[in-house]
Order: sequence, then structure tokens, then C-alpha cells
Amino acid sequence: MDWSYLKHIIQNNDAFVVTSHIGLDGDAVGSAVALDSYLKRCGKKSVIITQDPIPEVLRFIVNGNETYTADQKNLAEIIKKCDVAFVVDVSKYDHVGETAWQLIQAFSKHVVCIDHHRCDEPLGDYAYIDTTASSVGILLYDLFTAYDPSLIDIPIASALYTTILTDTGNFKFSNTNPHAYKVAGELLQKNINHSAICQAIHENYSWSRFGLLHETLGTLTKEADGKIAWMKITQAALEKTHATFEDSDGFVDIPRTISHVEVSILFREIDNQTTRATFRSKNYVEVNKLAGGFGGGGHARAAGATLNCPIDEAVIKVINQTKGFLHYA
Ligand SMILES: [Mn+2]
Repeated sequence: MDWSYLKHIIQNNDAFVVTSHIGLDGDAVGSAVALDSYLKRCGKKSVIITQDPIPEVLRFIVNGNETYTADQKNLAEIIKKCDVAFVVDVSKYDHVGETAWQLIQAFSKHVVCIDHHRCDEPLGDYAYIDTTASSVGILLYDLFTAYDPSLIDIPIASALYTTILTDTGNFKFSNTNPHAYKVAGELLQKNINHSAICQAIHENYSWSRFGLLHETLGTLTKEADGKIAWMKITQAALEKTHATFEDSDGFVDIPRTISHVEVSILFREIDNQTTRATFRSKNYVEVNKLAGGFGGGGHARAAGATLNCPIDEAVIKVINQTKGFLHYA
């Protein structure tokens, strides 16, 4: 990747805003924090603005960086002083979140997108998209290394390392590649605390998450001879377990671990007319295409879509479509 233009953008501007997508994950937060910190190490002003609040389980990455949610008061004042907005881990403007996107468009001179999702018309004036990158953090590591590697300190390296662990599912997902291992190795050489990061990601869950998991596993259903496995989370289940959707992060990966399951789907009842479907596949189903049929998108092995119908109707529609993507030997 040729980073010369981005180097020029960083060198010649003073105030930056960093944002990411709705439904923040480890790559979104890790990349935003790493970039924000790096810009500050370059002597620039930078703030992080996100549509949604940073999930509790990812707050360990934030490490004192200022973060604002888009609905916060006087945010327009802060962004007014911004030259460039960096949008990371997302290339579709409607996934940035409405308020965050409006603020960025209204107040920044340039909008630069850095992402690894497939997208025909990425947002912004400049888009750096590499669909082979396991996480956006890896692209940022490459940028920082090209710009000035000496500015990568332990907090920045830790945030970048988190993006790799979370987006590859600990080097388990099909997007894992030699470059991801290479960058992870180089980050480990910067004396980051690998076990503290792993503990913060994987051994830091709430009791409400396990109450919700217990409820959700009760809905596990097998379809198409066990090639599809799905689960659902209703508003009633959230109420019963005092949990939020934030607590269900990663649930969709669980049914995929069953032998012979090709597609795993998690349905979430946003309200009685809105259902979010999240997809995972194991070997061949391109779930981004499956999700695309419902106006969603994502990666070949991980994708999502929002349907404007009640959850039980969404289940029927989605399962029917999914069957068409299966191979029957
Ligand atoms: Mn990502």
C-alpha cells in the first residue's frame, strides 16, 4: 500500500477527528484509539467521536483517550476546529451512524476512509481499502511504520494488537494470514502485555452475559440437515436476564463450532418491527451476499443485515434464503 498521500495529509494538517462504525467492535475501537494516540504523538490535535458509546468490555483499550458520542452537546464546536476526519473499519456512510456522519461531513475539510471491507463506493474524499488485511489495525501499523515507527508506544501497540486478536477471532477465522502473524509478532516485540490483553478481551464477562447466553442457547435450532444453526434473542430475554445486546457479542460464533454446521445465524429483536440478523459461515457460503439480499453486507464469513419485520417472520425469510446458498452433496 502506498501511504505517501496519507503521510502528506498527516504532515500538513493539525486537527483530526477519528470515527468508526455503529455497533463498535475490537477493531473499530482499537483502530480509532491507536490512530488518535498516534496523531497526538505526532504533535497533532485529535478526538474520537462515535455514534454509539464504547462498549464496557472494550473500554480497556481507550486508556485515557478522549472519546465523545455523537449526540453529546457542543460537539459541533469541537469538530469545527477539525481539518481531517479519519473513518476507520467502515466504508459505507450509513454504517458510521447518522449523527456522527452529519457532524463529520459538516465540519471537516477532508474525510479519509481506512478500511478492509469490500465496498464499491467507499465514503470520503480518499479511501484506503485493503480487503486482504485481517484488521484495520494492521493497515494502521503499516501506515505508522511508513511514517515514523518510533512513535508506536506500548498503548498504541496494545490497541493494534487487540484489533488483530478480535477481528481474526484469535487467529482462528479465515481472514488470518501470514501478515497478521508478522504484525502481531512485531507488536509483541514492543513489550505489550499479551496475557493482560487476552484477559481483558476473553475473561472479563458479566454475569448478565451468561444469563443471556443460557437463554439464547435454549433457542438453538438446527435446519437443513444441520448445515444451518440459528439462535434468537428477544426483548423479553433481555429483560429477563437484565442484559443488553452488548452482552451478546460473539454469540453468533458459537453455533458455527458445531460439526457440519456451515452457516450460523443470530437473530436479534431490535423492536417488534425490526430484526437484526448476523451471519457466520465455515467453509463456502458467502454470507455477505446472503446479507446483501436483505440490504446488509460484510465479509464472506461474517456479515449482517437489518430486516424491517418481526423476528419470527425474519427467521423464516432468512432461513429460506440461506438454504439456497448451501451445497448438497
Ligand atoms: Mn474490522
